Amino acid sequence: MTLHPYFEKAAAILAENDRGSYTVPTKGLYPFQWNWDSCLTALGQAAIDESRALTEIETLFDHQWSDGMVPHIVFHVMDDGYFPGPDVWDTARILGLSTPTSGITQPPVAGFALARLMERSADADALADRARALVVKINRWHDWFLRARDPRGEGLVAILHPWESGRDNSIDWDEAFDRVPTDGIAPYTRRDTQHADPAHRPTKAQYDRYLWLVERFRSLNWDNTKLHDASPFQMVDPGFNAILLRSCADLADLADRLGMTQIAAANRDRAAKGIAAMESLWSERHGQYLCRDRVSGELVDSASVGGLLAGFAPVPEGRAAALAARIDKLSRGVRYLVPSHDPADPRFDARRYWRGPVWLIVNYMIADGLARAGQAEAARRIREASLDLIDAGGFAEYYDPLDGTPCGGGSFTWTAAMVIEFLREE
Ligand code: 9WN
Repeated sequence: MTLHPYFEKAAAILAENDRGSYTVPTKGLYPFQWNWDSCLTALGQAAIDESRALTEIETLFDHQWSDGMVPHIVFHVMDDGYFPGPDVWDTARILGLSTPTSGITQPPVAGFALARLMERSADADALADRARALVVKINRWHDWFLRARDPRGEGLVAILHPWESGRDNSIDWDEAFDRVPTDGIAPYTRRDTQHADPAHRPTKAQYDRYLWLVERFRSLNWDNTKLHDASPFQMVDPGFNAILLRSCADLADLADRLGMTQIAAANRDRAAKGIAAMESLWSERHGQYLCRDRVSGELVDSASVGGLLAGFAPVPEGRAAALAARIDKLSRGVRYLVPSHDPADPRFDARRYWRGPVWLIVNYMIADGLARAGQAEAARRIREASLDLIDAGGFAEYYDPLDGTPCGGGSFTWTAAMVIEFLREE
């Protein structure tokens, strides 16, 4: 059998960025292990080596905090090419960690990824003990979310830093971010703009606020019983919550198969409560979900891809149909689906990070959710656009949705992993 040339290229990128027990997102720009990158990368790795794929997730969870949080970066090997590095977070000193990590989390896609890996595994019995150990840890992470990020039991969790969303400089955060001060932050030198085009990256005003929040949380010794209420930025992101809820639902199914009935029941309950609560984020006017600013209590008037990613969760079928219609409408304004922001919004910026460009991981999750909800045609169009982007721009970090120009880092790990996934579905 001849392999698709994109499969071979994708496998070569995964190998190039493999550091043995974890994979870096890309050389230079991101030299450490990132949380949701690793979990989605494992899906691509599984097509090549299932055991190695599981190791990717295990390595991440080896660095789970004692309170249950799983950090967004693990600084395995020092590298001063990235800012903010371990000295800025200072978690090793404050918490006595043997390997430094960041102090915030990222979209909890591990439950989904592990369940999918196990469901497809050619030898699930051989991996069952390792999967059981991970189910326990993922369940602890889900528990942590409810305690630390949903203190009033609303069924939805808040992110406290834009980096937690994975959609760092989305237009969704602009208004709330105005409340975050910048005074008193330590002087710093960015490294990202030395690896990637500054016009494609977040602005200095945004970085100042990213750092103010880090310094504030650090001053509270990363104590997650205090961070939520102390943060001037508390955002209920439908995309982030959908990832958590899908992970809860899928972890429940996996736990059942592995005979872990209590964990299964707890996660099934969380998913049901969260899906019901997601209705409060629906905007009839935009035909999609929106963020809620938990500090002001208001919905955020920003039609971003976060509200489409909501379809990754098992939302009601009528909502999935409306999201498919919304994506069809968006497709008339761009050449490549799915833009991270509505091109009809004057704030749309085709090349600046999460304010317009397309990301293959987001496409994958939206398409997966829509396909499950019976929206096969919308899912097919998103898959096709994703592979067309590889034709247009290679295996980039992200792409201009108007002309397919590759942006950010190159030879990008999760882009490669998603190509393997899309080819599998073809
Ligand atoms: C901060 C690694 C990460 C992704 C995020 C993406 C970007 C980091 C940065 O890169 O964020 O976490 O420095 O810009 O926004 O989604 O996980 O690929």
